[in-house]
Amino acid sequence: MDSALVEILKKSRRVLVLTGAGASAESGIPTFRDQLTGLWEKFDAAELANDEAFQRDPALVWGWYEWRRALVMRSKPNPAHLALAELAKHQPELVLVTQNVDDLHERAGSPSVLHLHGELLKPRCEKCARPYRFPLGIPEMPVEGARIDPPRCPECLWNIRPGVVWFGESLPGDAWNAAVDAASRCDLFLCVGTSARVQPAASLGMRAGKAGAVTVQVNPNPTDFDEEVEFCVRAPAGVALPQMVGAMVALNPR
Ligand code: BV8
Ligand code: ZN
Repeated sequence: MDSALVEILKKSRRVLVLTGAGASAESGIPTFRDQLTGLWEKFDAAELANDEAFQRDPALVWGWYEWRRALVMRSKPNPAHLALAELAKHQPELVLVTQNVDDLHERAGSPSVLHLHGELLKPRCEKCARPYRFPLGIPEMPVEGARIDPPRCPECLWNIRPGVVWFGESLPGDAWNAAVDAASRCDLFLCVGTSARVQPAASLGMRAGKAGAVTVQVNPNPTDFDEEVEFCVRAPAGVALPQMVGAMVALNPR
């Protein structure tokens, strides 16, 4: 790892981390832009991740989310999630923001996770917003492309919808405001595994840089951040994060 970067990591005290689908890739969860398979192959994710698609064909969209949920519930946190959970023990001011809708950060032990794009495991009624509780246990793995009718709200009988933020929907105000506040105060902005294409989440890096933070990206591939970030670690998150966190906690005992 770049020695200048190691020095910066060691000195950082107010860290803001933004993760994207790449942070969960080594847990076996396809990234958002990976080819959608089966029935969804002819769709681009953004065409399915919106309310119009759900209104047009609720079973198609709910089936896609149920397939993703079954996959997440069969997956385990990977070394990237575990490294960030370890970092939280040493950096009390760490703010972890994710675009991911899985619960792998939580299962890795991260004490506080700001979900900018909602949570797969927290569906709600599309009409009265009553939270819906999935049946206990790990669901059957649906056939890829299976259309599954969404459950009905026991209260008002409207459809239950995924607990995620769709394109064209606003981000949860508390999570977004906390993320913007952290970007204005952090001394290190670390973005991990995101294509940095979706707004406003992708603007956090530029906000942090403008506020004086050192900006670091971990991604094996080129992204829209490449020109903006000061350090680019071209490696998978599961490899780079344990090394980076190791450097950060070495001199910063609990
Ligand atoms: C909003 C939840 C406004 C759902 C998601 C033009 C036209 C139309 C709209 C817009 C427009 N310009 C801007 C917009 C707004 C739009 C937007 O940004 N569109 C984009 C497509 C241009 N944004 C919105 O609509 C947002 N809302 O703006 O509201 C508003 C204001 C007031 C009132 C009303 C409305 C809401 C956006 C949220 C959408 N929901 N997710 C679901 O999950 O199904 S976004 C979804 O895509 C993900 O959550 C993620 O955030 C995003 C991008 O995905 P990534 O995480 O980056 O994953 P991706 O696959 O792209 O990349 C993975 C990366 O990992 C790659 O770079 C790869 O190299 C790397 N990688 C792979 N393996 C590894 C790795 N990295 C490390 N290690 C590895 N092993
Ligand atoms: Zn309802």
